[in-house]
Amino acid sequence: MTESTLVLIKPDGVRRNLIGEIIRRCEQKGYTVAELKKIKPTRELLAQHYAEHEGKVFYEPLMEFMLSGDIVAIRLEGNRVIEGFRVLAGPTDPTTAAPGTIRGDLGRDWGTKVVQNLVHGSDSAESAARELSLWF
Ligand code: DAT
Ligand code: MG
Repeated sequence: MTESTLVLIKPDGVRRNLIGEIIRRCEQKGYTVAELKKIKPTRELLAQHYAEHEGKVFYEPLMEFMLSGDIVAIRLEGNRVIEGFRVLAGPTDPTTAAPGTIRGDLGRDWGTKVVQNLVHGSDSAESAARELSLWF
């Protein structure tokens, strides 16, 4: 059964004109862009999206970063795409993310309070369903 995941191209990715490069990697892998929009989310939407991180030291910097510019939201579709996109993105820290991944190839530490790592991808079927209903 085909599944869907939420991919966000964060404000750093949009500012650096990497929308095309990130989507290219998803499409080249064989996944389909089923829905796509560019938006400036409200704090309320982001608070719901990142509810699991409320209270952590990086929460406020994360919110400010995510509010700092436009975001591209994508419903990406394909068999095992939730797991597959997380592999394409690479781990959270772009400094140690392997070359070949989005974060490893395109990201680095810029000395900011919150790590800027270009993309978000849902981490489970439950997260994907919850997050897709928030953003679409
Ligand atoms: P991921 O985006 O890989 O799923 P996450 O859900 O744990 O990571 O965290 C959400 C975002 O918050 C992450 O993309 C970058 C930031 N972040 C996470 N852990 C952090 C930390 N220890 N220090 C600074 N920023 C962090
Ligand atoms: Mg996460």
